[in-house]
Amino acid sequence: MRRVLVTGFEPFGGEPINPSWLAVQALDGETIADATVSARCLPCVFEHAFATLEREIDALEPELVVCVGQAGGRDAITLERVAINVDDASIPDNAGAQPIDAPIAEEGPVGYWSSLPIKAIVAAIREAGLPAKVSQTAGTFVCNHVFYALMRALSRRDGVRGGFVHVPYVPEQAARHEGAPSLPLEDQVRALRIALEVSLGVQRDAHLAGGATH
Ligand code: PCA
Repeated sequence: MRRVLVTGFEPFGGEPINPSWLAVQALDGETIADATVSARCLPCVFEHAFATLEREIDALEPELVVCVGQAGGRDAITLERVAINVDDASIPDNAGAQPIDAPIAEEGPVGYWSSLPIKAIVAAIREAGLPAKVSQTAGTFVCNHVFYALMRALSRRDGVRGGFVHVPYVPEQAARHEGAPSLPLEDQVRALRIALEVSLGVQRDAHLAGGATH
């Protein structure tokens, strides 16, 4: 049986919920493209988030790892293209840590690419009538940290693919942030299910524009 690991994060930054965890939790136990989905929650803590993820990878030995986080203010499901080697926190994490310009891996490269077929995923989610796009930055907070550490770890594991997806607020969060866009939880779940399906089914990414001019 094929195995997939998806993760979300605990709430952070004063929010009572984190849709990334609620959405991936809804996929726990599903079978997608002959693969069993296991969902786990990561702490929003620089020091512990990746260690938690790595333990789950070691325990499950999945062929695909997709980490999901909340990106309040974004208006679409965003497929992250690249993780960069820096922690620069504009707010404290859930343990009170706020690193500034700290490398994630002292000797590591500047960045790692996602190994998900991000263009094909964006196309498939849009085809299903939901908003999606490629994102050129996962930020410099805990999500980028986990994404970078994940891709660094996977660069040493043959045949395991991985990447990062940011999701918008759900409407009940946006109601407390005037003007912020949102996407209902059930749509986030649908979009993430498509992301897993495409990741399991597509080996070579689609040749489609997904860039930005700024
Ligand atoms: N989003 C944060 C960390 C946890 C989460 O869900 C981020 O984008 O870094």
